[in-house]
Amino acid sequence: MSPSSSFRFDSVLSLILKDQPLSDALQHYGYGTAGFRFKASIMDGLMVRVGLLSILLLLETPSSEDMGIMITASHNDESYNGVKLARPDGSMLTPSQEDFLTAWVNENDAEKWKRLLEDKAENLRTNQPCSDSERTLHLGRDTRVHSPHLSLLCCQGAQACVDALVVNSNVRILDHGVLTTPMLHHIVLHSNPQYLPSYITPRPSRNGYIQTFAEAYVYLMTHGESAGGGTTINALHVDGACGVGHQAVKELTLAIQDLLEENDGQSGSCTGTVISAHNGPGDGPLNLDCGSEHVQKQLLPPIWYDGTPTTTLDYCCALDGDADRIVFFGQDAASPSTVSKGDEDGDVETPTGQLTHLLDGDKIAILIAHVLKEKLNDVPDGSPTMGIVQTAYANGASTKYVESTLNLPVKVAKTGVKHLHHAAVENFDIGIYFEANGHGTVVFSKAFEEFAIKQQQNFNSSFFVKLHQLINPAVGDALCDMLLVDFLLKSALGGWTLQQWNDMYQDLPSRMLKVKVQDRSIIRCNDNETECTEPDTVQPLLQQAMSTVNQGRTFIRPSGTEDVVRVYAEAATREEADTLAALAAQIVYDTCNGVGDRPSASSF
Ligand code: G16
Repeated sequence: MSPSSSFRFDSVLSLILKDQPLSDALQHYGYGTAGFRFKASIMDGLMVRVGLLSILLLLETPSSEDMGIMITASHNDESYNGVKLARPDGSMLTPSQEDFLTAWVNENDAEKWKRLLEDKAENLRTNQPCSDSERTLHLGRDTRVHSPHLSLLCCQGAQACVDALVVNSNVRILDHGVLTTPMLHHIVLHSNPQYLPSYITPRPSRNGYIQTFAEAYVYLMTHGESAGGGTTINALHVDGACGVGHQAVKELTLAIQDLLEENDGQSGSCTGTVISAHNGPGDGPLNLDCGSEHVQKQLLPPIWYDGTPTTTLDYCCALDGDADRIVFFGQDAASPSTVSKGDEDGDVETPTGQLTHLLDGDKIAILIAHVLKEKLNDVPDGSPTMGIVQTAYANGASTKYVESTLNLPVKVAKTGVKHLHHAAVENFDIGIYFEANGHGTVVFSKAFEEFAIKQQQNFNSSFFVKLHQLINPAVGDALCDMLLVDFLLKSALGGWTLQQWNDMYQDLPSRMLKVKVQDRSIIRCNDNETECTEPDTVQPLLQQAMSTVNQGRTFIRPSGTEDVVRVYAEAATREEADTLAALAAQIVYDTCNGVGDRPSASSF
């Protein structure tokens, strides 16, 4: 090791151990369901290390491939932030990469760090894996107040690592500024076009994202069976959760309008759906009483911070804070029912109305499968295989409908889209995966790509190619899912309402609760999280509780994004589901050292 190299390593070590040390407010920074996620105030040191280690991961990829870092805490409140990493194919880190990252962000031994950097430098000198090829680390961030600062720290760590390893101009750090999480994944995937099918043009930029999906949507809307056929076009009201998705919806809407105007006169009278974006950054507090997490978990419409609608809204959707989840809903007129919101001046009564329908991730997956099944029935040759991936949170009625009515296979994966994504890729040519919370997409195999091309070439049908172009294959994407659902309802199904969609099957009443405990890491679950294995007193008590209600099913698991234990319960009636949820919450509180008030049935 030359003295100059040692000197460079010293400057990296000084940055991570002295200038930006890890906060001692936390003993261990764990990698959760979707990356690192903590109170933003304790993340400075973590971000520098994540930036640095991302460069090491980037240099370990086998050939010239890009990676991405997204700074967001998604559905959490504004006081949180987080960091998610995107791999070359647009998906998330492998388990061994997560382990590597977790071990090293928590490491404070200067000697160990020095050895890691020396080994890496030596390896680069010997193997020169990137001598003639450029690799880029793409950064994106959401609209949280602390995101620019944390992004800067991440860039500093990454740059310090590049400088120390002398990998000079072959590694680029590209800060794209404000993006939705799926935009960052799109940019990473499109920067590695070897992972794209031949019929998707690589467009690795924010504008490329907007154009890709706007064009596919407009094509499908103007070439479908019902295109221009007098379909009733209801306005779609989008709740942007006061986050980063709001502006993206506006850009997408403008791009769609421009394309429709260009198409005018060529493709009939389709004018597209009027998409109206509400709840942008600053309109109200991020994710508070708005957004998909609120609508799905509280079973309430959002507060429309830019003016409370006093009329019935029959076609709405809500995004989460980084626009990777979506649920659809209808709401009746604001009624006397109110949500109490405290502010500095005291309580404010905000009219909210009631949900008329909630179409969650289960329902979105089934809508997609329903249309695709019909389309595949019509094709002359053998079809690609299709199946659905769900988690334990999927409503029992949805699983039954997929298996018994759609006759499609269901796989149950652990919570976290990273788990669902892999199960979908590994098991099906058309893998439809959705969590009930609205996080999901469709992934397609090579066999599907060949099938789609053949349909286009031999049978003059572009449906499957265009459908693939409308879907973000990298990650669950609220904006693509929004356009996809709109196309399916308005065009592919000839003008379905939310009521018709909802009537496909009746969900079992369900309830989700959160319980605070002293240390949620004492709780362990089986592989698909349907049973609690530790503490061993929990599961027998849950079984006992389930036996007291009709069609009862409950499970508990520690959240990987919040400091809570999540409780899910469903049963034949609303009352029984609520009773079972309360019983399960009490079991968690009693057996796992609950903190605060003991949950009771009157909590909701
Ligand atoms: C993340 C994950 C989702 C998961 C959610 C909640 O979503 O990407 O797959 O369902 O967290 O996870 P947990 O129940 O462990 O808290 P997001 O949108 O918050 O990034």
